[in-house]
Amino acid sequence: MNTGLLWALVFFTTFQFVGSSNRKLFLPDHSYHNRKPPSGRIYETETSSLESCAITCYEDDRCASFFHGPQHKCIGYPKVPFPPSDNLTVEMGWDVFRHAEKNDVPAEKNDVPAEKGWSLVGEKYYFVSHSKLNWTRAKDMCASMGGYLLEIESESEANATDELVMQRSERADYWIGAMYSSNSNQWTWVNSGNEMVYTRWVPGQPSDDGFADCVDIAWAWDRTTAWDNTPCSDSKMFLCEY
Ligand SMILES: [Ca+2]
Ligand SMILES: [Ca+2]
Repeated sequence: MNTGLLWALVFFTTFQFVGSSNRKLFLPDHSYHNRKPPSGRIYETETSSLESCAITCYEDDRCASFFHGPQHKCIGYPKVPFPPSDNLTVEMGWDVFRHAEKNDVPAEKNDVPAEKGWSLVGEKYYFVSHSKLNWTRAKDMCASMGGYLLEIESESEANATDELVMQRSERADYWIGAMYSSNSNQWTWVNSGNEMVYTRWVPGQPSDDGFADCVDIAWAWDRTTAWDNTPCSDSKMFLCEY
C-alpha cells in the first residue's frame, strides 16, 4: 500500500482516501442496497472488512465501484453504469459504493476554493453539480463535501444561486434541500429542519402527486426559475451550500 495513503470515515460510511497526489472518494449508493451483484465484475475476492474492500478498489486503477456483502465478499466493477437497481434481484446483505465524480469532489470544506467547484457569494459557498443524481445521493454528495443541499432562505439567496446556474450553458433542473414532511404536513428544509418561509414555487405548484416529495429548481421558457416538487428518485443536477 502507498505509504502516503490515509483513509478516514468522512461521514457515516463514506470512505475518502487521500494520497500525496490522488484522491478517491467512495459514496454509498443506497438504491443498490440489498441487490445481487450483476455481471461485469473486474474481480471477486474476500476481505477482512468493509474498509479493506474499499482499499482493494482504491488500489486497483480499473475499479470505480464495489459491492460488499455476506462473508465480506468484495466485488469490484469498472466505470460503467450498473443496470438500474430495479432490474436486479433482491439479495440481502449487499452494500454498494461508487467512486464519486472527480469534478464533484472538492475534498473537504477547509480545502474548498473556487477552482474545486465552489463559488463564494457573500459569506456562503455554493456548489453547482456537473452530474445528475437522485435526491438522496445528491444530499450524500453535498455532505461528503462538508456541506448540504441548498436551502434558500431569502429572495436574495434565490437570485444569487440562480445566477450561478445561469452561468451554465446547459439548462437543467437542480435539486435543492427541501422535502415534504408527512409528520408536520409542511415543506421543510431538511438540513436545518426549518419550515419553508420564503418560497418561489412555479404557479400551481407544489402539485399534489402523492410521490413528488422532493423539490427542484426548474427552468421556465423566459429564462426564469421557480420551484417544482418531483419524485425524489429522479436524477437531477444539484446545488450544495455551506
Ligand atoms: Ca441558505
Ligand atoms: Ca410538481
